[in-house]
Amino acid sequence: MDSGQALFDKLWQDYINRLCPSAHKVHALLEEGQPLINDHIALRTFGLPKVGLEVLARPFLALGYQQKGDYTFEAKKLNACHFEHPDPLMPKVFISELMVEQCSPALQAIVEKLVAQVDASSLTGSDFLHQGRLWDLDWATYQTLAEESEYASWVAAHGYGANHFTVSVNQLNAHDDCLSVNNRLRDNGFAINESGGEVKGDASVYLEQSSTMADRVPVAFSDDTQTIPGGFYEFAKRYVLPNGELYQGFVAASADKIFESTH
Ligand code: OOG
Ligand code: NI
Repeated sequence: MDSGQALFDKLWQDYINRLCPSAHKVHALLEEGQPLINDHIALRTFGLPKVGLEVLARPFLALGYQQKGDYTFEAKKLNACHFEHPDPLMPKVFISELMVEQCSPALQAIVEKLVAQVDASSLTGSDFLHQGRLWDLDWATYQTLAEESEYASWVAAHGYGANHFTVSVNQLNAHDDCLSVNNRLRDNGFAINESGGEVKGDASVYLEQSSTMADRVPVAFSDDTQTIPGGFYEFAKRYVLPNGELYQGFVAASADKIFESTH
């Protein structure tokens, strides 16, 4: 299996090639001479045993990652966990899954058919994490899923890959907070996710976050190519806890709004 660095390099290549081509421009705007540090990446899946959160977590656990917080998003019918590596320079990993059994019988039937097309042997190792869609999908089925769950339609269309990378704002010299990053991006033509306010969270929850709206990218469905929301870029500033350590968790109320960056 790939080393941690190799896996993140492949996730990055897939993300910029397929899901978020504007990531290059985000980097160019924020880098200012010093390389960016990734706070975390995020992955999405369907909560069925064959492809659930635990299956996506496996390659990260093999790299020494440990499971930390868990989060529930009742209205969106999502469940999530985050993982941390003992090496603080390794990005955290946020993995969510759709609680398929809570969805309509029609959605359950569609998703079960998609997942039935996956060969379980393709889910060993770590390559599947950046291989995109492992099933056929037509445009009408995508639209049916989108009516009930934007998240379900996103996973069905794009399959596996990093949904976003996240710049650690703490490391930036030119920007002190997410608001300043947002202004720089907006001045350069980016749309910022305003759901729940353009900055989610603050020092009182030890985490401040913002994100771009997802790039619109072409996806080849089995019958037609259509342009739909792909990946986005997130920005996170972490605050020091009373014990002197930087907060490493996520904030469910903020995450709930970050998910909407693909709307
Ligand atoms: C994940 C949304 C949550 C965060 O940092 O709180 C998140 C997603 O959109 O898949 O990334
Ligand atoms: Ni995130």
